[in-house]
Amino acid sequence: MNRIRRRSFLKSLGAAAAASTLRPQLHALSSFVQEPLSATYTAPPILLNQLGYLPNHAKLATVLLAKMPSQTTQPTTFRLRSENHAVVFEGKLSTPSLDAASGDTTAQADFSSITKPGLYQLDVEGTLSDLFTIAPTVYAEALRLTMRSYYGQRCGCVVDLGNGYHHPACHHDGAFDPTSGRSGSVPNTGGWHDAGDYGRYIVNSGITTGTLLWAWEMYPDALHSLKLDIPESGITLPDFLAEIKWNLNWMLSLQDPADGGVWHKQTSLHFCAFIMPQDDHLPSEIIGTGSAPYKSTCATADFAAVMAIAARCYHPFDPTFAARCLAAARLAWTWAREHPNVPFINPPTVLTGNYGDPDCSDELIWASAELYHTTLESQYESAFLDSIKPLLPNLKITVPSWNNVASLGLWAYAFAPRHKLSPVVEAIQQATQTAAAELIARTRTSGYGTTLSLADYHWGSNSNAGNQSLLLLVANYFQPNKATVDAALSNLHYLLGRNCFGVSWVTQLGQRPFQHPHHRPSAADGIVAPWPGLLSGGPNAYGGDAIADALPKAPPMRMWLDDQRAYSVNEIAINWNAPLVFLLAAANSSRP
Ligand code: 9MR
Ligand code: 9MR
Ligand code: ZN
Repeated sequence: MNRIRRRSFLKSLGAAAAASTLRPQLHALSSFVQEPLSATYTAPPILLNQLGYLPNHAKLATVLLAKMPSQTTQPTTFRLRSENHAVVFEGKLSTPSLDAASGDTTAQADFSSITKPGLYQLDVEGTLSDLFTIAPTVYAEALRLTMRSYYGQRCGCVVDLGNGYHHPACHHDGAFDPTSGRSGSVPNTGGWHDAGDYGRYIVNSGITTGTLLWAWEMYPDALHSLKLDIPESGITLPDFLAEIKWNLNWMLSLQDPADGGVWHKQTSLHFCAFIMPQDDHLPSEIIGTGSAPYKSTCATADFAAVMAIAARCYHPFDPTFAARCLAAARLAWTWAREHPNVPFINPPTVLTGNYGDPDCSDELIWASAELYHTTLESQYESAFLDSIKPLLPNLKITVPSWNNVASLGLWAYAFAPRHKLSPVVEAIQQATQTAAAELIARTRTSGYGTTLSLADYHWGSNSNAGNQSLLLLVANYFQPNKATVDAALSNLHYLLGRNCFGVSWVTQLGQRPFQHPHHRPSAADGIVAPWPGLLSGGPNAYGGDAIADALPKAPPMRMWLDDQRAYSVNEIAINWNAPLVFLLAAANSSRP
């Protein structure tokens, strides 16, 4: 990793800076060492997962025919070479076809039959790919880094990831904003910074934390002894749960003890500059709707769902904490049932992220389902069944996102222990297989093996790919099928290099990881390489910031650039990393 530091260089200028006459000179010098804001990529002719592939799963690389040296005939065959250049496999490329998402004409090299661990290289009639690995542990470090990135996002404590990625405790000054219906100061209670900004938002924390805790329940062999090297390591909880507890504690602090409702977010009133978190002295305010009841339905219901899951996950390790989570979930659920339609939109005084969602019926479905799963009490089951009644005649599974958690609710209900399948559970399972089949089919028509449809390339599309993989993995959980897991992994290959830029969309992973996330610590820390383990939002065909909007119009997968300023395509966010952690947990599990 080329990590050039400029801090010590600037430090050596400290004495000079003291003399004000030398200031202009310092400015000139510091702009001379200014990090670039962006980078461009030229895709190599053979695109693959830059980390490599699992021995017992599909292995496909994408060949960009336009990038092949000009020959009289197009290549039709490929060879797989081992580290010592010996040919271990020869195959035919698939018939070339136009990939609508990128505008590229591609062919696929399928070498799935090779299962022997080792280092390999593809050879397409003389053109060589990057070296890559086939091994059962090929994604072990990816899982560790992407999960450890949550420690990097922590608010309110010293963070030290090593290699210079550190900051002292931040955002000490918490307060109730008048929009919360309260006043006075509040101590910082932790949580994760949402994204490239330093806000903390319940709705987004909800799906993030719920997704991670589901991974904990579904892939114990990959996560229960995962080492994250965090301050709590080796104390009482497994590392994975200890990291998540940091965020749960903050979420708990946003519940109004008076009535169980949950405030929407805790942020400054506007976004701070591109500075380190400890340098952001804007007060971190608990923000509400601005009028009674001040708390909002989506936040409260998401909170109830997450606390109900937490009650299950923490029970074996910390029953007291688990009981606290369950009590909080019950109170929140009751509040949300009594206030089913309190939306959140930013009050006029507030300019940070909205996470506004006018329809909280899906959040309520999720809350009832998780509370039923945890307690098996009939009040939660009847509420769940009542609320899905309108959906049942034509039950559809949709891809989860921060503003649509309906499927999480349906699945949570289907996961609850029971003696025999009910018609509702059967309908949920059936709808999941139908949705999965459509995604599997897309991986076969996409030149890059992604499940994304042309319309799916919106703000955070990489997380959409991640959540489509989550859907596939849930389908596989109901009904194990190798093709379903392969389709889920196919998006991992897309995210880690098999895309039209040949870029790995996770910082510090793979041979060509992106470099310039819209992430304040990465920009302000004086280290060239960004903080590790963070997923870029990815291509966004709908626009959203000045830099991305200036891109020439192109097919949707091409609407991305690696530019720190381009927040609508290159920010990072906790809810985008979460489905990636989920997918990597499955990839590291012997029972995905
Ligand atoms: O940094 C902010 C990012 O986290 C948000 O996703 C984005 C959209 O709400 O806004 C970013 O902040 C920008 C602000 O909206 C406009 N001025 C420039 C800010 C980035 O430096
Ligand atoms: O992920 C959010 C995306 O779906 C929205 O289109 C976008 C604009 O409202 O906001 C995204 O969320 C941002 C949040 O508002 C503030 N923190 C950074 C989030 C990621 O960009
Ligand atoms: Zn902070």
